[in-house]
Amino acid sequence: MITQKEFAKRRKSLLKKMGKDSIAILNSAPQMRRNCNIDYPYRQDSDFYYFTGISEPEMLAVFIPGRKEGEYILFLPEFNFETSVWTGATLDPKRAYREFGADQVFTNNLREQELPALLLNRKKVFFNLGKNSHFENQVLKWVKISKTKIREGKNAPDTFIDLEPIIGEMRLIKSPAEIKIMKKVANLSAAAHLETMKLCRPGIMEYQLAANIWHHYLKNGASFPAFEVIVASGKNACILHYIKNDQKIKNNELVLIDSGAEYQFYSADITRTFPANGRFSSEQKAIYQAVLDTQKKVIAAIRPGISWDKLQALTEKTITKHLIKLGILKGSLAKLLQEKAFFPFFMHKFGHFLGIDNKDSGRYKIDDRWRILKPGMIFTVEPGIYIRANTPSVDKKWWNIGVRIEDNVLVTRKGVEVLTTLVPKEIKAIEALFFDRKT
Ligand SMILES: [Mn+2]
Repeated sequence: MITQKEFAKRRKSLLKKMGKDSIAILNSAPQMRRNCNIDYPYRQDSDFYYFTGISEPEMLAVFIPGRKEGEYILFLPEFNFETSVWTGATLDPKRAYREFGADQVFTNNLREQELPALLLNRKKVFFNLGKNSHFENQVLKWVKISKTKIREGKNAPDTFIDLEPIIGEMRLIKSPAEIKIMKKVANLSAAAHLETMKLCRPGIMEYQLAANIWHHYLKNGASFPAFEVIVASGKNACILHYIKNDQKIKNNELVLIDSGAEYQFYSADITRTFPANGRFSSEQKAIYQAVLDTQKKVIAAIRPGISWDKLQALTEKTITKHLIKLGILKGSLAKLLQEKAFFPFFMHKFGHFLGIDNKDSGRYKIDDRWRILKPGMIFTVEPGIYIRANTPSVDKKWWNIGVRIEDNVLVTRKGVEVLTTLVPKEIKAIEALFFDRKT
């Protein structure tokens, strides 16, 4: 659990970074209609959650450093008898003060009156640029209203600043409490993968394996999968974000499952690829071993002080070496790397930051320099090799093999800790799962 004390600490840190004469406005995620009068399951905006701990919709959080009446202001829905009957009472002012530490609370019907007033005499407005154009228009409208007071000797804001780089830096380094939750969701997700691998057999439908992943997540207290579960058998594994999951899994095919749970707002992201019948063919084994070797080499290179692009380069180099060794690429390593000859087989990055978002916030490059790894960063390491049918000058025996292996890692003071070791990735260990099942 992230404690209220930690949320308060985050707000304090943000207020300090903003500086004087400033105001920040964050809005909750909009509720999305699915069909008829049914909404999609609600998921709070990640930044809003990060600073408030509030998971409910129709909220606005305002931060004003040094304001006498309070630095943390919340706008929330008015009490509505009908809502309280149908879906339960929404957050009330009492709880907003007591449980969530607000200094001042307004109901949403006062937004048009209070927001322009709060903007008065602030110079800089911080908000998430380019995230929600409806909200951006609202902010501009409030600024416009505040400008009507200029002739009364008041001042209105004249500078807009994107919150994303500031929040990104904060969210990038995980606190001990965050690391604890991320270890929990990593284990929970790994266990779901393990149970689902054991369940696989030729003839089963992709969605049946996906259902088992869901079952395991929800049964263990996760809110939902952090993203649509990917269960891709055979040639579908060459589609990076395959989510149809409607095919029958055939004998002699590989199955790629890419999934992670979301637990207390934090997510995992694991990929495993395994043979449907428990035995890798020699071609499948060769590709798998190449990806596994690459993944292990990259993980071994992770430590504080190394820069992000070094890991990408190491991934590309190792994959290229393997593709040469397998006869899939021909030519000198240096030339092939320069031409990015690996690209038809490995077209994504080696990994991404992980946290409240699957692609967590935080910049990969600052000014002109790639990110230097620091303790407390959590990210994925997920090389892959995908060989689509009819890839020019590639022997038919390799066609439709798609392999990705993805783990979640934490940068520690000494090096790296893999958070998703509960689910096997060595060929022998995977095959043993199936062997054990039959005996
Ligand atoms: Mn990923």
